[in-house]
Amino acid sequence: MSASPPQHDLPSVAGQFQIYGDFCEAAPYGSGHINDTYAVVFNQSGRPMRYLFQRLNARVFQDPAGLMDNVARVTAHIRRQLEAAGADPVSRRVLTLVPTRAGQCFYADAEGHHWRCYLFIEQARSYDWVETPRQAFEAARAFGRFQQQLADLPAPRLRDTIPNFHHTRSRFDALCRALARDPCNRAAGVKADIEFALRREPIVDVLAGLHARGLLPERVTHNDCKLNNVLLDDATGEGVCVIDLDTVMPGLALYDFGDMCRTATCPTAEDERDLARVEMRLDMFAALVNGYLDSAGGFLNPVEKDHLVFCARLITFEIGIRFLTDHLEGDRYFKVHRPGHSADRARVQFKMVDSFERHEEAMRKVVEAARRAG
Ligand code: ADP
Ligand code: GN1
Ligand code: MG
Repeated sequence: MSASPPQHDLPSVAGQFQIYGDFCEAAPYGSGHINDTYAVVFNQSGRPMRYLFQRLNARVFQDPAGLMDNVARVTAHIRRQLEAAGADPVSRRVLTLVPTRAGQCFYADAEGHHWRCYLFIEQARSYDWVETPRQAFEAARAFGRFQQQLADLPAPRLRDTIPNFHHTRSRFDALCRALARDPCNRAAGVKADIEFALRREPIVDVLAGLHARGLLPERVTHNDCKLNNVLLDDATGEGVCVIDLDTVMPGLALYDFGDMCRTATCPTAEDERDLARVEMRLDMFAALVNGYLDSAGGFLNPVEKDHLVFCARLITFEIGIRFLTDHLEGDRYFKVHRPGHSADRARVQFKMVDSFERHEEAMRKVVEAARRAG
């Protein structure tokens, strides 16, 4: 949680939304790499009430109105399901958009930036790294449930909010282009990381190839299943709500599971500098497999289940090359808080890839055992 003051005029932005009471304060919130997020407190007849405001990153999301239409459809669909199932309280189990005074789901400010507001989900939090297998299990079960809830989302197809988001070949090509241009003269400083990445080109087409052959189905997926995009209940530890819905769009279920493995099996933060500490944890992987199969096992096909080990390596590699590319390009995409920040992040991803490679056999046995038990 950052203590720096808000950069934006939150009282004015908040005044655009259907929130009653008196504006008290706003503070930057969370550790996301993309949007600007604020916790905003209103006094409502003597009681403080928090709201979560976000300014969408305009460089990353080129069609913010389309993105917000996706988010509105997805949250309304899940809400209807939860209401039908008698879930209590529904507003902790799905994000709730607060409408603007004009009845829209977002507000475009004078500079053209898009803002949205969610009810703040209290007594729950996200984790930048996982401490216990129970947390990994609950998070994976919540993400699997999220995919399952969206399996019957009515047409039309959701918009691709970032085209080719998980097209690993495109990401690899982007790295090669950045390397060829080397616009900031940073390639020499990350030589070993570049070599690591280039040697792994043979894996980049595996999932896309299976999809092209009709073996992996397109589903509605989250596409950013890092562990801090799910809120766990403070009291029960249950995965209560999946958040950060900007990249919910058609995709492969394995991209989601791979991202859970990338973040939950790593014992450190994503930007750890002591690489000796970065090693995948098999007990966390087992918890993820069991949690995910608990909610998603009923709809995943055998080819998807056969690739639960491989996808961890592929997605971690993909995100590693995105960090490395952004470092070479001068930090244009991911927020950075120190020089070389995204290079450090890339190195952690590559160390995790290396660890997944070395533990492949043990991971395979974990999946086999979970499938036999299920
Ligand atoms: P980013 O796209 O920048 O990662 P997120 O949507 O993930 O932004 O939000 C950043 C952080 O804010 C999350 O990790 C989470 O801790 C917190 N957060 C987001 N939405 C809510 C909410 N509705 N209630 C409580 N906390 C939230
Ligand atoms: C970004 O938005 P956030 O911080 O949850 C990124 C993901 C990366 C992740 C790496 C829209 O996620 O794709 O995997 O950082 N989101 C977008 O931590 O690019
Ligand atoms: Mg996030």
